[in-house]
Amino acid sequence: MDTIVAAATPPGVGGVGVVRLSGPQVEEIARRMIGELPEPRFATAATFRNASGEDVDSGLALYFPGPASFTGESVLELQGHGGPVVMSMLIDAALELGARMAEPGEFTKRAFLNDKLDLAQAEAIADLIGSGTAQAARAALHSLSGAFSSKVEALAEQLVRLRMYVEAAIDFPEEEIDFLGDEQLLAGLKSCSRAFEELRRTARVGRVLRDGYRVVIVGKPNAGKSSLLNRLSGEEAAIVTEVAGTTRDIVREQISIDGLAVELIDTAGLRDDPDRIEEEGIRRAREALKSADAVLWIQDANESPEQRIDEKLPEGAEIIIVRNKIDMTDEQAGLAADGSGAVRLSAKTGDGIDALHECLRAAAGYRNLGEGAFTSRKRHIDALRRAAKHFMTGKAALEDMKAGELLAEELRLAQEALGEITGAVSSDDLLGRIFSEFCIGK
Ligand SMILES: Nc1nc2c(ncn2[C@@H]2O[C@H](COP(=O)(O)OP(=O)(O)OP(=O)(O)O)[C@@H](O)[C@H]2O)c(=O)[nH]1
Ligand SMILES: [Mg+2]
Repeated sequence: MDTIVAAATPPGVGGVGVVRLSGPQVEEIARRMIGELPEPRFATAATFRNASGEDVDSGLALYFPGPASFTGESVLELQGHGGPVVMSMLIDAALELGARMAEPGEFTKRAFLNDKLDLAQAEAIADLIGSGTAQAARAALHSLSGAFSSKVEALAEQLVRLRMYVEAAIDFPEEEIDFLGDEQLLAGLKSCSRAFEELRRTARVGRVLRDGYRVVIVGKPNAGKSSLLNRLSGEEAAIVTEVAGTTRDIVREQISIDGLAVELIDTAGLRDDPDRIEEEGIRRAREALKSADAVLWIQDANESPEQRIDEKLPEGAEIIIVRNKIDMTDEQAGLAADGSGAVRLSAKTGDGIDALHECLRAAAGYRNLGEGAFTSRKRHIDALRRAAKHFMTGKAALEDMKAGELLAEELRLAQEALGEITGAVSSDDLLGRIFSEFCIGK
């Protein structure tokens, strides 16, 4: 293992600039740059010198002997003056003395490789640094403390116990196995099912906290899509006219509903006989739909309700039906009482917008967030989905064919998929992808 160095503070000018080193040569480099090894975990005032013994800067040195450090290796932090030239001279000095420039995320990667944190926690560091709202930051901190990882591990543990139980039963074939009459097994399956459901639900909310909630507004021309975008964002962002087919380009607006970051996307009206420009607009609308978390399906309240949406929607996307223009129909604003789940509102007057806010919060799972929220990523959601699928396949194999061997194998695969989240199972390729997203010095 070589010794790495990088600026830990962002580029630019600041009162203090921190250069961080990690690796086996830290002690030797510290002695050369500072003249002595600083007392562990104490702030030591020092002059920092380069390889030729010239003064470069002065400041505080902090020394953390491994393994009790962030990376698990010996770490030295030099807090110098925060100017770009001084910082690069400090880094050059470390390079001359045998360190090499760190790659993006390499400090955190070493922490992961030395078991200081698992993969989900390492990702939470990047999420915390990059969080766009206070809620997201709190949730990321919670993930960093291991809240998400421990839930994943608890579920993996349940799967292992179940698998051991099934395998033990298979290993004694002289006894007739009655899997379906086995209360303990059935109870175990049920409790895993519930745990999967709960974890997937909270992970979905965690992803929304991290990435925001993407809401695509679709409907027939003139239904009032652009008017609704403008109403929700409080800006005249999209052009509104009485001409059907006004919007052709995608119009995006970022809004916040009680701290829930929502990206609103207004699209061209969907219709069968568009002109050439509209046709391209509709193609873009369909493209936008592919990544929607929720779809606002706008209908003109003057017209009879449309029964189904003829578009292909992503798996799990929520559809919220909006009956717009109730100022012209005298209908009651808010959630329709007819069980259709439609929200009645007027983009023109603003009546019923509160109810729509509430529907969006509910659809995003953003109600009663409480203290338990943590951030998660698409990678985690995908792994959870695969794990749940293996589990369900195994459960079905048992219930339909009494195939205990198949259940055991699917449980093993489910456990493996869960292991990808925390990094219990990981490939170099996966690690490369995750840590390359970090900035240098993290
Ligand atoms: N009375 C009333 N008129 C509305 C309301 N919402 C929109 N309109 C009107 O309906 C017409 C179409 O509105 P837009 O917002 O442009 O509709 P759109 O769905 O974006 O239309 P395209 O971009 O052409 O697909 C405009 O004349 C709006 O003023 C509403 O709540 N009440
Ligand atoms: Mg429009």
